[in-house]
Amino acid sequence: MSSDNLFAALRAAFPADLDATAIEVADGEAPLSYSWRDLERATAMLANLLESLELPAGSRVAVQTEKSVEALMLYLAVLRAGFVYLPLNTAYQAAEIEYFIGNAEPAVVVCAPKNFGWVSKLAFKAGTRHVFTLGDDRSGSLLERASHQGDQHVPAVRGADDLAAILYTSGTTGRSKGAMLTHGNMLSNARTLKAYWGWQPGDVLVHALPIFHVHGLFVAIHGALLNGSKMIWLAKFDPKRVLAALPRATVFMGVPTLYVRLLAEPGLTRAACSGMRLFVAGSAPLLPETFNAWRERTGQAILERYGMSETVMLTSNPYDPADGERRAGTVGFPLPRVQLRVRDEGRDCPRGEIGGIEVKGPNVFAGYWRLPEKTKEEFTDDGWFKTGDVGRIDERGYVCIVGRSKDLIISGGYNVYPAEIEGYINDMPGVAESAVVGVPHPDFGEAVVAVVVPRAGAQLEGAAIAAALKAQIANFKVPKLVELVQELPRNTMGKVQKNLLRERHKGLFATG
Ligand code: MCA
Ligand code: AMP
Repeated sequence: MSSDNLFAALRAAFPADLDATAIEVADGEAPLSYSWRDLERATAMLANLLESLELPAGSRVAVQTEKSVEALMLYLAVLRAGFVYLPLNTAYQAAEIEYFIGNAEPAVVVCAPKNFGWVSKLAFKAGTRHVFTLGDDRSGSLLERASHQGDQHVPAVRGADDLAAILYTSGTTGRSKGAMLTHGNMLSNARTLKAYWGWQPGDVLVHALPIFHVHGLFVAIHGALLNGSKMIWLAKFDPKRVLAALPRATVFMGVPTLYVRLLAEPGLTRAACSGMRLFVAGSAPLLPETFNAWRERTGQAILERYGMSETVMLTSNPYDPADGERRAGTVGFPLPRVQLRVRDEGRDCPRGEIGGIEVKGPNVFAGYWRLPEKTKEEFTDDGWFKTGDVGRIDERGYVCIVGRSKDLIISGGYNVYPAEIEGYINDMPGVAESAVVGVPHPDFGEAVVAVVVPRAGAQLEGAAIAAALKAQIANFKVPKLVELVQELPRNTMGKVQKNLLRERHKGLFATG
């Protein structure tokens, strides 16, 4: 029977020589490498373990572990066995994890050994039957249990419309929603990018991103695997180690913060990058000054692209010069098979005019997990997905993102939803109300800032509010500054004027 299982397609691209190196770990004390055969065998054993649990079809496998090659193998094994992968940011704390597990009801949860106590308690409470551990040093019950399994496994037959992964994101409003991505969404996008970015024999990818979001998990990993390409693997981004790896590599992908930090390294030179074919940036706006500084230092133009958890990749600056130059401040053209339009008040905007970005294509997700009404709201009647991004198409057809209609801050490539942080602050004793905004930051692109109004007579301190938040939520969401004020600026409708707060604080982290 024919199958659209994403793993099977990736597996089919493994090189003939299975003993060649697939992954070289470049940040451990001792060099460590994994062959294609290791990937094949370990994913088979893990898939057999999952199958031995006799899980219902469509079961979710939620994973919060440190980045490791074994964690990647687990992702591939979940695809291979035909279950649904649910990656979770390692920075999430108990309240965040409780929400995701409660909402997704995973049959299996895999966590770091040090978190087993609290994670298993939350998981068992939510009805999860199996909780395994996986450490970044190959420790834990998952690999121990898998070691007793056979190393042969036939990938489960899955159709293009079958679910492969759920990624939690807040969409345009409200609480975090699970974006359901199918095998077909991801495979079609991976194939499009393979062709558009000219993946070729001999390519080697430096992988330095986290593997719980679209950029590191899908764009980078699917790209390398679908090309049978070796990865040089860094569990944590370290600019010096990336630079040391570049002479053995051809492709690098990063959020803008990674490029800013690499630019701060004197070792970033034309010579260091001379073997590199492609630098890709995305997940947040790449400032033209970063694009220009990079070109000056390395002689190479970063290729900026744009995507979302709900859609994987949507647009890309051209790879092939015959298709045009890479233009700073733009995210390029809609990818082949992706349709994109800019709309305002129910009509298509002429070139140059600003409106909401809407998209269609085989890459667009299957909807929000158990939220058919919300899903409907985020699509137009004629089937276009409303991205919540605001932009225009310039005279040459390049898409430019000029803002967001969704209240979202992107800090160092991570999304922060102001309403969530405001909720935590407003629940604190002595707080009357608060407003959270993003302001320019030289390292993170945007930084989270909270403006808080105390209740009459309450004695509050900004630093204490930040410390209390740090104990509750992922550290990257914690405001870099908490300002106390007597009142928030409001318009005549009573709505908080966040633009005024952003304006007031825009120079807060300015350098020079
Ligand atoms: C770390 N910190 C941050 C961030 N990261 N603060 C704000 N924003 C951040 N992104 C703070 C921590 O809270 C901590 O502060 C201090 O920095 C050190 O933490 P550490 O973990 O050591 O930081 P780091 O290793 O320097 O991390 C910075 C980073 C990381 C490497 C830029 O944030 C990162 O890997 N970002 C990539 C995110 C990503 O992959 N996004 C793709 C999403 P304290 O000590 O005070 O607690 S996919 C997507 O958006 C779409 C679909 C797309 O188009 O790709
Ligand atoms: P996520 O919810 O993590 O999927 O984040 C998706 C959002 O990231 C998009 O809706 C955009 O707002 C933003 N984004 C991704 N790539 C870019 C880019 N190259 N430039 C500007 N914004 C981007």
